[in-house]
Amino acid sequence: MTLPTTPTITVFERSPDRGKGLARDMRVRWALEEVGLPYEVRLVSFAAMKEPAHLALHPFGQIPTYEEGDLVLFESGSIVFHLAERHTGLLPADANARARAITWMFAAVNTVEPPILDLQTAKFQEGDKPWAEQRLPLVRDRIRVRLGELSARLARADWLDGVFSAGDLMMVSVLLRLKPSGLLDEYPNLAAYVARGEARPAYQRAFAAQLAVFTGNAPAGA
Ligand code: GTB
Repeated sequence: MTLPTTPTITVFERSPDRGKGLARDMRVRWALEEVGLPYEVRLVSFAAMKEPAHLALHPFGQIPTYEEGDLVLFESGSIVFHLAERHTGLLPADANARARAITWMFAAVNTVEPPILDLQTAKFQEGDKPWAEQRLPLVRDRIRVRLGELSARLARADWLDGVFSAGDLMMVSVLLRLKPSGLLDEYPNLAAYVARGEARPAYQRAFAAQLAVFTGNAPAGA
């Protein structure tokens, strides 16, 4: 009998978000917690991420990465998908429901996340440019378009397609980036949806674990 390999993920040694759980290791940690898989963490500095050892794992020199035996993955969405496929709890058994959950995963990273990332760029990388003040409202409006559409689809449901799935895990993770902007509060059903995600015990465990890296304290119960 071969024992299952404990996966190892890489995360920021010192996250610029100071433990707010906004970096992309959070969605991987959350998925690992949802499926009940223990994991190890390797901390990497910004300098180490650009060195050959890390570039061999991640061609773009970023976190997170995922190592499981011979398998090395990068891209948080792909890692979550891998976990969801190999373990129960994140994808429905019914083939069509499964396909729809996967569709929501793609929608999260491919349709909803890009304008949200644009806001980060506009604020933090381009905030000092002379045209930044004109650009920001346009970026915020593009996010509003997507949030309005998503809000209409979710309506009064708890989750995007019946039961909680990897699609919700990815979508909530993406929407969480908007919290500081106040935009989420313009859509009360989306704000409640994100809060439902954050209230899940698996999310709470993942959040505590990433915060512990920042504070240097082991999470309670660990
Ligand atoms: N598409 C890839 C994925 O989904 O895995 C994107 C990976 C990515 O952008 N990783 C970032 C990284 O390694 C960390 S999460 N950046 C370092 C680099 O590119 O050199 C992005 C992030 C960073 C900081 C905050 N923050 O401070 O709030 C939030 C999110």
